[in-house]
Amino acid sequence: ANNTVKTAASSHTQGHDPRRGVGTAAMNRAILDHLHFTMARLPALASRNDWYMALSHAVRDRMLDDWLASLHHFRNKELKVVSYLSAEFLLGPHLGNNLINTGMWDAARDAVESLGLRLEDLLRQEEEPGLGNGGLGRLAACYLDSLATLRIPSIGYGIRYEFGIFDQLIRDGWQVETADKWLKFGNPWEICRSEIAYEVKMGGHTEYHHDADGRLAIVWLPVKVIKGVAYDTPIAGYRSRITGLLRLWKSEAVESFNFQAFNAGEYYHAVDEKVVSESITKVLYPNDEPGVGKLLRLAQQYFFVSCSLQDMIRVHLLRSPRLEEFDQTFAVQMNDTHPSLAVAELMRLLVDEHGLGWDAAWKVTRSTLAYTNHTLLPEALEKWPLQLFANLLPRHLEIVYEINRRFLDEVSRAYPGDQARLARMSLIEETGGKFVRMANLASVGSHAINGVAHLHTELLKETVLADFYQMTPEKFCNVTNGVTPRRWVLLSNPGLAWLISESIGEEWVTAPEKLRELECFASDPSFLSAWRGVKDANKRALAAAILERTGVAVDPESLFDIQVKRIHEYKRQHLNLLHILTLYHRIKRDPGAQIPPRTFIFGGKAAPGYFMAKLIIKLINSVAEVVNADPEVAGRLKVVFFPDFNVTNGQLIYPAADLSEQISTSGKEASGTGNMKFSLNGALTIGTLDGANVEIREEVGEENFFLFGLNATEVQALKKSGYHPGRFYEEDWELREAIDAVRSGLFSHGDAGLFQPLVDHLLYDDEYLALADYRSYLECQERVSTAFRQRELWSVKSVLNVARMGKFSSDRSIREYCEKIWKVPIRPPFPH
Ligand code: F55
Repeated sequence: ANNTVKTAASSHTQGHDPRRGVGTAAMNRAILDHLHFTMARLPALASRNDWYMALSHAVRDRMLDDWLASLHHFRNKELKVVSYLSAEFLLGPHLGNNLINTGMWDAARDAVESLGLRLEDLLRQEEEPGLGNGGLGRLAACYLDSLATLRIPSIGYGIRYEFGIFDQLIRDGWQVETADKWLKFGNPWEICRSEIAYEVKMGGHTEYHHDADGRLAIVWLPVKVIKGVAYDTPIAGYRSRITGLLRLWKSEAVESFNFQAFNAGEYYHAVDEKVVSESITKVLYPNDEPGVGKLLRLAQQYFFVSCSLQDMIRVHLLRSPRLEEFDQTFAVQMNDTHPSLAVAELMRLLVDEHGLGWDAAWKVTRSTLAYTNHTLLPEALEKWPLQLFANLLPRHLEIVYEINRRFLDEVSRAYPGDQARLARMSLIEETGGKFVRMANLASVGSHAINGVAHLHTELLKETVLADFYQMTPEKFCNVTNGVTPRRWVLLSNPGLAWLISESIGEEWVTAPEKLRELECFASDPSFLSAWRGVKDANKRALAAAILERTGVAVDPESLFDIQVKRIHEYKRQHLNLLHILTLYHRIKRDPGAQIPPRTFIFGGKAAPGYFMAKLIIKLINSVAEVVNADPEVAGRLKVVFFPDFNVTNGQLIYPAADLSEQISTSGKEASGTGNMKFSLNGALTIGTLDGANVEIREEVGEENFFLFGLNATEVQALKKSGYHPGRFYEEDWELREAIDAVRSGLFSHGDAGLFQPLVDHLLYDDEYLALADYRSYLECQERVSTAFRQRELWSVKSVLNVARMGKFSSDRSIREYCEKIWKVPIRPPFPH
C-alpha cells in the first residue's frame, strides 16, 4: 500500500534548506535563477509575465519546507484532518497573499526593486483563479486561509475548472460574457500530482451475483470510466509555519490513446473519448442557483466527490486498516448540497468496494459528514430529475432508495400516520415529475446541519428544513460566516492596516477582538484625521481605476455609496436605483436642495441566463449615461457600473467605500460576507435586518448602522395578507415619478418598451417587496446624508465599526466549526 521509496533523506522532513534564504539578496538570486532555469529567459528579453512567474516560483520554493512538514499530519493518527468539500473556491490572486502570510513581502519588494521592477506591477500580472460564483466560493477560500492560520490539518477538495467564472464586459450597457482563460500563461502555484489519480465510473447498470459462499455481490458495470488527477496548491497560513492543501481534480481520459486501434475509425473514436472525458472539468457553471437538470453538472459533482473520497480512504488506510474508524481520520464538511452525493458515494465505497456491512457503513458515513446550507430560497434547493440521476449513477440511486426506505421507516415510527410529512421528508420528490432532493439527502446523511448566520439558521429550522429540525433538533447549529482579515484588510487596505498596527500593535490580525482598543482613539482628532486620510487615498485610487475602466470621472470628495455583489432581484439593486432616480428628480426640481454629492458605484455579474438581472445591469448603465451627462446634477450625482467585479477588483473597491449597501429583502440573504468586508474597512452600512446584517448591527451598535425596511416577520405577514405593489406606486408620488421616468423611455433613448419587463415585474408582482421598502429606504438615506455632512462624527462611526467587527473574522467561524461540528482540538497560536 505504501510505495514510498525509503532513502537516507526520507526521515529528514523539517530541515530548512539554507539555499532558500528569505532575505533580499537570496530572493534576488532566486528570481534570476527561475528566470533562467524555469522560464528560460534572458533578463533583457523578459516580459513582465516572465518576471511574475520567476518571482512566484521563488516564493513557492520558500513555502515548500513548511508544506512538506504539514503533509506529515495526514499520517499522524493523533490528528483529525478537516476535509472541506466544495464545488467552488473563489481564491483570488495568490502572490500578494502568500507574501503577506509568509512574511516575505518586504524582501520580495526590495529584491524586485533591485532588479529595476515594481512589485505592484508584478502583482497585477496574475490572472486570478475565479473558480467560484460568489459568496459561497469566496467563503471556502477564506476558510482555507483560517484553517492554515489556526494550524488545523486540512484539505480543501474541489474541481480544477479550466475556465472559471466568465469575464464580464459591458457593451452598450449590456453584460457580455467572455471566457476566463486563467491558465493561458501557466499557473506557478499548482503542482500536478500525476501519481495521485483515481478512476470514476459513470452510467451503465448494476448486476447482482452470488459468490462461492453464497454472498451477494453487487457489480456496477459503467459505460464510461474517467480518470481524475490531483492538482495541489499550497495555502499559506498567516505566520503559522503551516501550509494547508487545496487539492483540485482535473478529468482526463483513462487511456488517452489506444495505440492498438490503428484503424482510422477507432483512432478518431479514441480521441473523441478523450474530449468527452476532459469536458467534465472544462467550465464552472456560472449560475448561483441550480439550473434544471444539466447532466454535465451532476457529472462534475460526482466526479469530484468520488475522487476526493477515494483519496481520503487511501490516506485513512495508511493510518489504519479499520474503515469503521474513518470518522477519526476525517471530518468532512459539505459546502451546500453540491457535494452531497458524498453520502451515497461513501456508502458505495464502504459497502461495495471495501466490504463493510450496511449498518457499520451508515454509522461511519453519518458521523463523518456534515452539511452547510447557504440558501432559504425554495427554488434554489438542488434537486435532480430521477431519470437523469438513474442514467448517470444507477448504483447510487439504489443506495439512495435504501437510505430512504430505512429513513422513512424511522419517520413513520416517530410520526405514525403522518403521510404528508413522509412525502415532504422523502429523499424522492414525487409530486409532478420525480426528483432526488439533495438537501434531504445531505440532511439525512450528516450528523450536523448548519446555517450561516443566526437569523438564517432560525429560519432554516422554521421553513425549508423544519421537518428535519423537529425530528432531530440536536443536529442543527449555527456558524455565522466570517472573512479573513489577512486578504481583506492587510493585503487590500495596507494604509488602514498600518494605521491600526501603529496604534494598537499587530496582534489584531489573528486576534481581531483586539480591534476594540481602537475605540479610545475615536476621540483623538489627529487619529481621526489620519483615518480619513487613509479612506481618501483609497477613494482616489478607486476613482483612478473608474476613470481608466469606464471613462467616468468621479469626485473622491463625494460620498462613495457602493453595492457590489451578484446581480439578483432579491438583493434589490433596483431599489438602490429607485433612490438614485428620486435624488435626480429632487435636484432637478430644486437645484438648491441640500444633498451632499454622491457617487453611486455598482458591480456584479448576472447569471448569463437570468434575463431580469441582465436588464438591471442595462438599466444601471442607462441611468448612469443620462445622470452623468446632465449638467444640472454635475458635481452632485454620479453613477458608475464597475465592470467585471471579482476578487481582485473587490480588493480595490471595499477599502474605498463610505457607505455599504446591504439591502436584500429581509429573510432572503442567508448571511452575506461583502457586508463584513465593507464594515471591516471602515464603511458604514445601510441595510435591512437580513442575514449577518443583524449581527453586524448588534456588534457595531445601532447608532453606527443605518437600518431600514420590513423585518423577516413583517415580510412574511405582508405576503400572507396579500401584497399589492401597485398601491405603493399609487400612494407615493416620488416613487411614481421614479418608475414613470423608467417607463417613459427617458433612459432608453425613447424606447419605452426596453425596461417594460422590469417595470411590470415591479408593479404587478414585486416578489422582493422593493416598493414596500422604498419610503423607509429613502428616509434612511436622508439620515445617511445628514450624517455624512458631519465628517468628524462620520469618522468616529467608521472607527467604531472597525473596532467592533472582530467577531466576523473567519478564524472565529473556523473555531466554531472545530468545536461544534468537527470535534477537532483548537491548537494554541503559533509563537511568533
Ligand atoms: C452557486 C451555485 C449554485 Cl448551484 C447555487 C448557489 C451558488 C452560490 O454561489 N451561492 C452563494 O454564493 N450563496 C451565498 O453564500 C454566502 C456564503 O455563505 C452567503 O453569505 C450568501 O448569503 C449566500 O447567498
